[in-house]
Amino acid sequence: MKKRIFAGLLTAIMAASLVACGGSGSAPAAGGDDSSGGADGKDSGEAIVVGFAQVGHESDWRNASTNSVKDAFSKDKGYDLQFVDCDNDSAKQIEAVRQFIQDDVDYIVIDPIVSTGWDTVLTECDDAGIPVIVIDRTIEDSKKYISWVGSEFMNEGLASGAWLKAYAEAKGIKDLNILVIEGSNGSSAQIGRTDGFKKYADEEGWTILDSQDGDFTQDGGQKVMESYCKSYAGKFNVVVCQNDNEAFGAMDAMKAAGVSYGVDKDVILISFDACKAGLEYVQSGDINADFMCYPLQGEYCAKIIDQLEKGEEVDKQTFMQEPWYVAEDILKDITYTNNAGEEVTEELVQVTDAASQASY
Ligand code: GZL
Repeated sequence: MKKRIFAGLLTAIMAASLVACGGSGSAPAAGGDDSSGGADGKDSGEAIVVGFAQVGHESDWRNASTNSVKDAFSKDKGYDLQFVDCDNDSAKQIEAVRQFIQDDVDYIVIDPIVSTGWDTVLTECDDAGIPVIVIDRTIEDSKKYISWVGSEFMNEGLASGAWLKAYAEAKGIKDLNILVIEGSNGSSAQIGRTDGFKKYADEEGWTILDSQDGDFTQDGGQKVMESYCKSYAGKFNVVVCQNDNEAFGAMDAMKAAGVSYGVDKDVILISFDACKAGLEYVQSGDINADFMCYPLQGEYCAKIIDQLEKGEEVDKQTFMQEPWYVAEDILKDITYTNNAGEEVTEELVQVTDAASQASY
């Protein structure tokens, strides 16, 4: 298997450039200096071998992400995809990456379960001359990857806080007593959504009664909500679930406990991901707001590999565009300050036909 990138060169060509989808700014191409590009390239007809270490299979979002990568790296498109479902196990994910190095794949794609503990194995990838592309979640303790495609999770958290502030004001709800069901602890999605929302809670004086890990699963959401319904009966009027599958479980638990949720009910219900089933609940008024997290990143990843194969420059970061979906039309748009300190106005999308409005 030909190696396209000289060992250690990746470190030399890292350049952080912030890119919104389709933006400009980029790191020079791997496989040569930033003038020539110069990837070795593969003999024509040989499949490009891509090792993909996926988080697991915990949610509708995850399944959409997996299918998107499998579609992008199919055999008929000239790829040999080595797929490993790491079952939400960080040690297994590191092991999978080491196996890809041993198998001498051409590229490694990682969706990191957690955001730290990566520098050692990414150095091993770099030393082996195998370019690493990170998708979805972020790696915080190493920059030894050539490109990242995903979401600004802090902005997702800020979005949910900005929306709740405007919604409560529009509805004349003064005291917000909030329960949060977090995503998998240590994932950048959980960290960003938690910190972004908490920024608003602190600024607005909202009370967060509790915030526990639901692991991004329906079962996790149900179990945490069952416990909340016992511990905080009659004391809460907002539930924030950090993904739709947790929200589905939380709805089951609240229904069983006789707690109503949704538009003009006991509890305002907020969710993230905006998968089709989630938007159906927004349309029915059971979920008040659902903040999109876009999972179909396979094509972006394939474009990066195509550019590398041609010795072209690649963007260091690519952010997904992510609408805010709501059940009611009482608010048209919301202006907030995002994680980059920019004042941004976001149009709200009222869900009137989930089937046609859902991206996945
Ligand atoms: C976020 C992604 C999260 C989703 C969950 O980008 O990593 O993991 O929000 C998924 O649904 O399980």
